Amino acid sequence: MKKAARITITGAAGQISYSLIFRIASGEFLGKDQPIILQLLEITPGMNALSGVAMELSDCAFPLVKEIICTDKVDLAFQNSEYAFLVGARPRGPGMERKDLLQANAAIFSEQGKAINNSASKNIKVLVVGNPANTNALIALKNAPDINPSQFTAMTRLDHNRAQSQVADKIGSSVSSVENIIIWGNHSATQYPDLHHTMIGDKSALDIINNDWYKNELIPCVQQRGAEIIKARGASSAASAANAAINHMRDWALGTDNCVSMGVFSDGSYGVAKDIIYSFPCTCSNGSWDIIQDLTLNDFSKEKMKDSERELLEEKEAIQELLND
Ligand code: NAX
Repeated sequence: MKKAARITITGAAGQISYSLIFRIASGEFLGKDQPIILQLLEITPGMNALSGVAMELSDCAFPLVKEIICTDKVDLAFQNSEYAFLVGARPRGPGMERKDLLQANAAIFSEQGKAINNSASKNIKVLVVGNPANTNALIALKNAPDINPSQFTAMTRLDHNRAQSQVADKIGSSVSSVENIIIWGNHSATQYPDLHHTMIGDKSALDIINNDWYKNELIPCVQQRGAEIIKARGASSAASAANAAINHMRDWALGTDNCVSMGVFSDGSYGVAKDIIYSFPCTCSNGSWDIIQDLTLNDFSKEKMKDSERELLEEKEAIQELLND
């Protein structure tokens, strides 16, 4: 029997976690032969709801779950943690400006970054889901100086999956035939879904798909999909977000040759500013990600990528004092 892996999930009583925790517990993240210990973090007012989640987890009798820790203590939640899904975040309240939202979250993610630095495994892999995800990930990594910045990532896999599915629908093909989708930039309305490298079988997607549909329908559809779901469902994406979080972490931990979009610490690839968390096309092996290099970018792509970079630099500016630089 393998040693149990310690997995932290924050915002554990929220709606994304209500799907995420149960799928992880059933083995969909690390596999059906990997026992796990779940370290679930909530804020104090969420602890009662979290105890209900824990009762349901127990009632599933998942054989892989060796222990469930429910806590509102940040250090305990990250104790020896090897994988962390940072889902909990402060939602925008009435009258809250974008800067207020950034700062409220910056306070949460700087505290969690410090706790990761102090308590977690030095090999931890961190995925930030809670919005604004890219900048929250940057704050967490800046507050964890003993952990390599490459171990902090932000989620753009939901946007990636959305684009892949829309393209497959459009051409009446299966999602698995659509390869090399790229989401560049921020997980926000400035993100840039790029089809210029996308292949459908052995054909370039843009030889099959009309350019007008790509620019005028697909790009805004992916950028606005979250808002469309809220309008229809009366609540934001949850099951699909949990699914994307598992896709992201599973590929990172176990490897993939496919091109996957991940918000990672920019090293300046493709002329993107260093020192921000920016979504790039990546492959993963041996527990590490690599940015796919040497893709040709046209002027349209360069301009869209810059727009998203600019937004991330503005977000960084708004929380500069919490970056510990
Ligand atoms: P919910 O409001 O249902 O759940 C959030 C939970 O986090 C709540 O139970 C709350 O008590 C808890 N929480 C708040 N502050 C916390 C803290 N400091 N420590 C621990 N727990 C804390 O939100 P949910 O729908 O689950 O969404 C969670 C986050 O994911 C939001 O920020 C949301 O915007 C973001 N999303 C990000 C996506 C992405 O692709 N990156 C897509 C889905 C989603 O919109």
